[in-house]
Amino acid sequence: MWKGVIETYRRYLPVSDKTPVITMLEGNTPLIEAKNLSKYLCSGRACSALRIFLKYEGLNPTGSFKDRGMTLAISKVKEEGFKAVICASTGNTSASAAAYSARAGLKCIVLIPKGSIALGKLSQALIHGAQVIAVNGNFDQALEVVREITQKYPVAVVNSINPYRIEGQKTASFEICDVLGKAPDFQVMPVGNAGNITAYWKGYKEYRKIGKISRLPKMCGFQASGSAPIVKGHPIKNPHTIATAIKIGNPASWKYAEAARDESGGLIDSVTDKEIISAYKLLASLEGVFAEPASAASIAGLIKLVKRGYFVRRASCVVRRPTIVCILTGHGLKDPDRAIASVRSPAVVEPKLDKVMKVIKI
Ligand code: AN7
Repeated sequence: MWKGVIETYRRYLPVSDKTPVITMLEGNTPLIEAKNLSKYLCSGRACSALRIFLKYEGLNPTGSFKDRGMTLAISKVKEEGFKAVICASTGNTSASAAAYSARAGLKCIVLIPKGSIALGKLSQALIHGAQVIAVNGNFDQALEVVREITQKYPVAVVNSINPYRIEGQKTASFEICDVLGKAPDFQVMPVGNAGNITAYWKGYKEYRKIGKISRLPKMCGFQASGSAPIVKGHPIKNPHTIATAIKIGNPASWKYAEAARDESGGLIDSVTDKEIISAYKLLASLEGVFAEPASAASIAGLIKLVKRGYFVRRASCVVRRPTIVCILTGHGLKDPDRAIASVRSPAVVEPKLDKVMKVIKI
């Protein structure tokens, strides 16, 4: 039986017998082969041999990858004796912090950028009993306030500036390697505050050090073009994108993300909102996998790189059929408004056979 990421990967994590494990059996998310997407993207191109996998992190207990880091962060908060935690969030961190805090009996305070978080995420933070404070500003400003508060008051920060968050999140790379029996050749993922790319890269490097894998993947991160500080090379004061999860102008783990990019020989690039929405719909319609817009930045990035011939050029010549893992960080149901706004509304008809059949047209 699956026991959650702490028990499964205990020997690679900073826990002891004294750590009270707060878990909802997160992790063990499926690595789904995307054969339809691969066929769609590669027909007529030289890349017909790509193997594309989706790491569906939306299937974690609160619907995002944040649970991997939160189980460890909250367990360590309990071990260290704090009574309250705080975070700034574009939504998913707050949902996860609220849920794990509820389970641990901790007070949870979350600062969110007013008007910029998806409905599902807000509902989670509220129902789990967090104190939710909307700030008249963006995520970066909210995180600044959180940093100040934790310097002055006995409240533990559970943003990814808390190193236990990164430690917990690195278990996703372990899972990918355990399933594939090796590291992928490429990993494609969204980048917001840059904690996740930092965590994955740390995980892969640790697995190589202990001989579980022999080669490392190239890390390909994607930011939304209106919120792409790493791509542009400077902080963005007023970031914008429909992918609210990654609407971040000054990522806390900026330097680590650049290190992951450079050490792996990968890249960090951007995709437009239009490309994100089109990838979001393509993924849902071709693979039956519903991921939130920020996660679809992975797929938009994948498409951009396939079109550029990147994978074929960059795969080392010993690799016949490069393996690519795209990280789908959050569930599509987190942001139902965006889904509804992206497709045609349902037809409205009288409840009569002929009226319904007129619309069905078979
Ligand atoms: C679905 O919840 O920053 O680069 O406060 O929710 O590790 O920040 C969320 C980030 C990608 C980016 N996909 O990850 C928050 C928050 C989804 C996300 C990211 C987030 P990082």
